Amino acid sequence: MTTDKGAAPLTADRVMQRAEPQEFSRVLSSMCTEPHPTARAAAERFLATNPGDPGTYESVAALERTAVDLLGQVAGLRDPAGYVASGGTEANVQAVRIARNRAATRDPNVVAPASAHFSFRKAADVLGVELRTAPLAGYRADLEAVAELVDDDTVLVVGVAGSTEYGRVDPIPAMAEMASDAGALCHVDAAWGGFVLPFTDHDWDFSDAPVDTMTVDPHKMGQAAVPAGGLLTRGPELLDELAVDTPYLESTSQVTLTGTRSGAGVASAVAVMEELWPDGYEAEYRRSQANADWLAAELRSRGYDVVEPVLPLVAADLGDRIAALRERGWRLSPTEAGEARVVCMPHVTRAMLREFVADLDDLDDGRRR
Ligand code: 0PR
Repeated sequence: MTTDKGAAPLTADRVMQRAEPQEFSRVLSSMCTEPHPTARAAAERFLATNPGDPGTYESVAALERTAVDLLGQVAGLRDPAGYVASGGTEANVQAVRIARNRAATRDPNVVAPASAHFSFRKAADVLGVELRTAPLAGYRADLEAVAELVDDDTVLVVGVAGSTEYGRVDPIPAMAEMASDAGALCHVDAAWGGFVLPFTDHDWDFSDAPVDTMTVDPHKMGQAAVPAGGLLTRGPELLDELAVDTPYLESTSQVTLTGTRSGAGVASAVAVMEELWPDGYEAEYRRSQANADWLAAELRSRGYDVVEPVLPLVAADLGDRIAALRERGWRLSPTEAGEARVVCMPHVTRAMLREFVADLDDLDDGRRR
């Protein structure tokens, strides 16, 4: 260790010189975005807090209850229970855990569409439940296929509201009914879609169907700082399925999967939801959807196959151009079927998309020459 402070810059400064966070100006396939300025300020303010210990970090614990109430408003649920999770993965794992714990069967299975996020595979693995995936019809869960997989040992039926690859919404009311007929729970994964769906005609939330649990992530379309995922349950009894005793803490039990948690995530989620819900989010949704529709039309007019953007997410078959576009700095990733996936997050502007299309044209001009 050096004692010459003048000669040795602070470690943090050295790290800052070595590494800069990426810019968002060419990020097209991420489901995260630049945190809203309010979210950023709140996150910084609450960096040194831990909602996992509400007896010590009281103010952030109170904020978390506000976060859950606000998430309840977003998802059409009065008196919601839940918490701010590390992300959609934790929320989905916990939803599967709730369903498994409350059921009597020794051989539990979860039925989900093939479009369900891979976090359900993690859930099945760590929780020892069987994951049954139903084929899709038109990018959404095929109800007949789901029905065929549901049996007496089904503890959970999962519907996706805003799928990761194509932004599709499953027939949630019918799936919730199927779940309830089978004595199972219904979970809706609206991790990404939750902050845009309230402004559409889709039936997806707690007021539209007997949904039991839901994932809705402030750190995606909600514009909160990472990490801020959301788990909601209809009533506290379901959340209580997760409780374990915490002998030496002020609080006597804990429902979260992680122990120490990010107060920054919680505070930023509350700050941005209070700022944007509902009008700000609605304006964002309209702008993002208009961008998606514009991009889809531009690509179609050039002869590319485009999957209709039901929500602000465009998947288009750009052939083998993804690698060349990545070389030009575009952060673009493919779907499993190979289409390029442009997620119209708040940082994705029309100017950016114009530049993207111009680069695509330039590539094609180069190929024709
Ligand atoms: N459910 C859905 C519908 C999702 O799309 C995702 C993530 C999750 C759950 C899991 O959420 P967490 O990643 O918060 O645990 N979907 C994106 C994906 O896996 C996540 C992502 C986000 C990927 C930002 C890239 C990125 O830059 O593709």
